Amino acid sequence: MERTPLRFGLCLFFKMSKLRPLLWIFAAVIVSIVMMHILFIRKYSVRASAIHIIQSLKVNVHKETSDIDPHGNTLNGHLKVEDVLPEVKQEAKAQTLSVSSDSSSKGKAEEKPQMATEPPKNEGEKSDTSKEGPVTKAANGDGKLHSDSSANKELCNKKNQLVGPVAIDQTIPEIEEIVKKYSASHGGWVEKGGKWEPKDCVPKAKVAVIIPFRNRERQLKIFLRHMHPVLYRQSLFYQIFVIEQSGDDPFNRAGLFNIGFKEALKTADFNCFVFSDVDLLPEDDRNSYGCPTSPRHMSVAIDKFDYRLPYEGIFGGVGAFKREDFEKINGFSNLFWGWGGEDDDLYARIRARGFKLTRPSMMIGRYTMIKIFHFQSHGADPNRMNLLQNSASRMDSDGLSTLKYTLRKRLELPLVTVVNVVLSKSMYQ
Ligand code: UD2
Ligand code: MN
Repeated sequence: MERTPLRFGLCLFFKMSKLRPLLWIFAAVIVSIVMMHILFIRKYSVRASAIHIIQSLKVNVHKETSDIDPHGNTLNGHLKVEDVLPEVKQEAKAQTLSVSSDSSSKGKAEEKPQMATEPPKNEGEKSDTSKEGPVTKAANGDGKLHSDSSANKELCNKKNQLVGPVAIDQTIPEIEEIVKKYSASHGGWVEKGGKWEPKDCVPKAKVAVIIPFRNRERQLKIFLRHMHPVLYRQSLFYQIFVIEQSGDDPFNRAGLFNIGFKEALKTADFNCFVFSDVDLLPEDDRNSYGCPTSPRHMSVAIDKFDYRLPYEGIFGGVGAFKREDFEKINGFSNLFWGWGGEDDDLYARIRARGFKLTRPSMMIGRYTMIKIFHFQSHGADPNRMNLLQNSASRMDSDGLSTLKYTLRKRLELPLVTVVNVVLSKSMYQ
């Protein structure tokens, strides 16, 4: 056959048709590379801009608070608690984050296990907008609650609401995510300041949960996500207070508890006080936070100690007192600066007053200590052994009656009341 353009064209077409499958594959690879590239760049840039917005908001809030703060205290350069649980920028932040937090919280709700941390909603509870609430008067000497409005209501006894072992989640939530889930203004139950009370029955106790705090924001978010549903299911009148020590003086856990006791009583006539570390999550919601006995050591079996009591007289972790019992021992000592000793001092006080420490069972009093960001910012108190020599004789001259502090700020945030104080060694010299 003669070499004509037609013959050449036919040859080329024949060869091409043989190669066609390879060409298609080649084209498909090129197209998918281009698409992946586009998608990745877009996702990354959306994420990057979201992070940028969040960071700029945090910086703004931080700047605002340090402007207000006459000491310009930045707690060693770390964010303060209100930076992480902001009230002022709440709406703006919620909007900025609505895409990510919406989808993540929905996803979680769907795959929630049976022993989820979310409480069941009581029928009709939402419609009850009565401001008075079921308990309007102080607990009487007998420890029982009496109230005019509760005359025809029964004592809360909703054991069927309890789920027993509860799931422990140690991931760090976004604060907007938990606010959306729990806050009454978003359809949950928690009122501003981190409080709630049952509307259809009389709670067995009015409980102030007091948390001593400095520089543990991420643990606090995990704690709040865990505790609100537990306290709700226990049908308690409750409020969570975080007492934040500013400044650089050694941390004074016991002094902060005393401050929490006094500051809480400015809000409501609490008759039960639970003093808890921020990093302890109850593993069972049958462990009552309502002072069924007093004084009561609640964190008897902690994962960190292989779920055993390290020693018989330990009173660290989580402890509960009826108001009058805490007053009888003049509260905690104010003189323990830095880690350790204050819990043993408390144990000596209750023994000296003739109290016997009570505890839940090892089955129910189980706790997880949050592992992340668990560090000691100050060393042990070098003076603690000396102080422990005279715990009982010091009791009347060191405690609630001699407490000194300066109140700097009191913030009612959506899930917690934050009380920021100056508490320094020089105040006691
Ligand atoms: C043990 C005790 C604790 C206390 C402490 C000695 C248990 C389970 N825990 O805790 O009750 O007696 O020894 O003081 O027995 N905190 C801050 N920022 C700080 C330091 C402490 O917020 O920089 C708060 C926070 O609530 C923390 C608590 O104080 O959970 C106790 O401090 P820790 O967790 O560092 O000490 P730990 O686990 O040895
Ligand atoms: Mn701890």
